[in-house]
Amino acid sequence: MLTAQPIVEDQRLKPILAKVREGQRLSFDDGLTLYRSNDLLTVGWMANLVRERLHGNTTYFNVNRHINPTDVCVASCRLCAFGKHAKDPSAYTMSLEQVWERAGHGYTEAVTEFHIVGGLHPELTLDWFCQMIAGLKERYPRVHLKAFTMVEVAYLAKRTKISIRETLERLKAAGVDSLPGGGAEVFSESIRRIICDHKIDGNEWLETARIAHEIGLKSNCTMLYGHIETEEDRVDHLVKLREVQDQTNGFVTFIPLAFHPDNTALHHLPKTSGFDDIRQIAVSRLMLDNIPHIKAYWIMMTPAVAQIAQRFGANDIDGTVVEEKIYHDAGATTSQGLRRQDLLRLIREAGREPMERDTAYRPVQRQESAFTVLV
Ligand code: V47
Repeated sequence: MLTAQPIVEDQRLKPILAKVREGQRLSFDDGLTLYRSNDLLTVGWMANLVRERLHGNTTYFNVNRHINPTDVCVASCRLCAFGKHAKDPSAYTMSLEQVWERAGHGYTEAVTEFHIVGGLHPELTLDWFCQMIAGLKERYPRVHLKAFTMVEVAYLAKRTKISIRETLERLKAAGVDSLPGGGAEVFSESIRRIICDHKIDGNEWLETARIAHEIGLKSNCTMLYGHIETEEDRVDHLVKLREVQDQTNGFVTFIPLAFHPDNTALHHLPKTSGFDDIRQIAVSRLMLDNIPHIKAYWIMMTPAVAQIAQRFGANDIDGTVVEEKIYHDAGATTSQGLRRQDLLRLIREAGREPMERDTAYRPVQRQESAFTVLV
């Protein structure tokens, strides 16, 4: 149970507390104050209040599998340890049959979602990706396909010389059910020029998301933090997402992603602290008043911090994942996958009620190896 009043150490938080109690929208300056406060218990108390208003005691998780069809990427972003040049002998590109076969490895565990993202491959065509998606749908008709970041969509559109809308329509017709939130990084142009200069700019990312939502594809959204961005850049990013969401209501979940420097061109940067990770979760919950879910991605935060985050604004912990490459190439020391029972234990130990969900947050009820979605 929430105490009626937190003990506020940082007096600058008092007007924000009043707004949160009243359910009022927080301003850009409020966002800055939250980031600049070390009174983590008050910031977390407010975020938890909002989280419990929206989701009560429930923490969601899903049983999913990540598939990365290729790590070949033309972009060579400084932030990334995953993408490789086509000529790199260690680079890989799966055949269609390999993608379909790899997807099946976790299927016996009744996976409800495939999360499919990869590098910007200079030769794989939109038709190839549509075939990949159609083949997955045919083989695993009950699995939700959350596939292609806005960056991949925009790249495919450019290479195919068609509009973003048409690209999204073709991917949707092939079987894409929704889009993941990757590639957003931070929208600030000066930072993007340094960490991911070959990617679409922030406005293009937001515009691609807007079009996806318009044609009926929901998506997630992310922010990469803990590299060279400022507090202003973080608030600006959250406010821009909030503005698009006011127009489309198409974002389902926000996932703050802590930068992992190992094996990247920015390896000299320190890793984020647990304090910053938890505060980021809380500020996200408070600023993004119109995005329903905040995910503490355990792969990125470690299961221990993702568990604590469930009391500081997060209401989701992601899923079983099974095989993760993007963070592990960048030095993540977490395991590559968690079993369903590990997730249940983590959530229960945080005093939350676990709810297995599908991608649309409908409860999934399991009967032995089979599963049904309760609508
Ligand atoms: O787009 C890349 C980021 C993203 C690094 O939608 C890095 O449910 C930290 O978007 N250190 C991919 N981050 C992951 C992602 C995601 C993860 C979980 C759930 C969902 C969802 C989306 O990871 C990339 C980029 O922003 N990234 N390299 C790195 N070295």
